[in-house]
Amino acid sequence: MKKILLLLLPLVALHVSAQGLKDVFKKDFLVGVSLNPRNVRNANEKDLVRKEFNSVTCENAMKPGELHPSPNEWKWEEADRIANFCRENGIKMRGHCLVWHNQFAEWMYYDDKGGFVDKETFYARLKDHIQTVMNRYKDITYCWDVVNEAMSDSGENPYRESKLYQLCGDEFIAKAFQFAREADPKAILFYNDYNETNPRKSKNIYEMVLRMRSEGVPIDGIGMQGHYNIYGPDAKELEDALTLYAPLVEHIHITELDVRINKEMGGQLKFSKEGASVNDTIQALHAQQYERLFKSFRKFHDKIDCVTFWNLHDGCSWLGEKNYPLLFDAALQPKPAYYRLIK
Ligand code: 9MR
Repeated sequence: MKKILLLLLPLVALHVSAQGLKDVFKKDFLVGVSLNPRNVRNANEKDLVRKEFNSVTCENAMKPGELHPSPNEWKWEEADRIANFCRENGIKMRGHCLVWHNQFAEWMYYDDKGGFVDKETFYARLKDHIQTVMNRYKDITYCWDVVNEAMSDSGENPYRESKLYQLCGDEFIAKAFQFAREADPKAILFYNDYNETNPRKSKNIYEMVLRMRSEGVPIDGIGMQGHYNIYGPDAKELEDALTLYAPLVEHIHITELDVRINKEMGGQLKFSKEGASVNDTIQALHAQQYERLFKSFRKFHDKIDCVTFWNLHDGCSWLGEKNYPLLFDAALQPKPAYYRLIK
């Protein structure tokens, strides 16, 4: 008997190490990752994606400015490359994103003389954009971030005073969701934002989604980006936000998770790439924060159906390698936080 057990042991070990994050959290939610086109040109990185993840987001390749830089110009190559990798491997995609003030197809705002177009012209362009993109990837995208970051971080106006807002007020949000629903009635449609655990912003997001839904706007879910750090949010801050959003929508996704080691937080583009030096204490805090976050996500597994990491490894993180944000280092080796989650 002992002999048989000894013989079986390596097989058991092999089985355990063959488990990826997607297997460990199988009963709770999908585990996703955002990819750039270089990731799917690299054999080792592709293996890592296949082992660990069962949902993929394009980091940039499906954004309006990348896909549709001028009225009659469509650049599909990079998004197609990532979508084809997913098709070949049976991995579902989160579409990201259809309307954002950043990396937007700026030409949609303007007429020939450089002034704003009227709203009707803008909506006709937006509708064409949204429906063309969604139709192309309908077979592989199970959901879309339809509107990204429309709420402000401070000030009296709950809305971000972007060009979208200047041109349309908050109506562009409703229109975008309607165009998206028409294009693909089966896709789950998300409003996605960062700093969503900040009480002012979470209240504003809550009130906007509540009102829009009561007016029939098809917002199915809230995307909480989750660009966090090792100090926060704490469990209470995160669970307060989850408790607020859970009764409001059918789905919550954590859409852009990373945990940096300095005190900055959020998805704004002004951040320092410095990080801090990684010593044992920082490493332990990093692993502890990931564990704490996943404990809270698990408590809400009925509502959260996907948790996506923003980038595959520290070497390709938008935050820079020194910020130590992800579960894998630049050499694709799992970090202590990975082992903490797997356990
Ligand atoms: O990771 C993306 C980075 O490569 C881009 O330069 C940046 C600016 O457009 O956008 C990053 O992704 C953002 C995401 O699309 C929306 N939420 C905030 C993310 C980080 O800025």
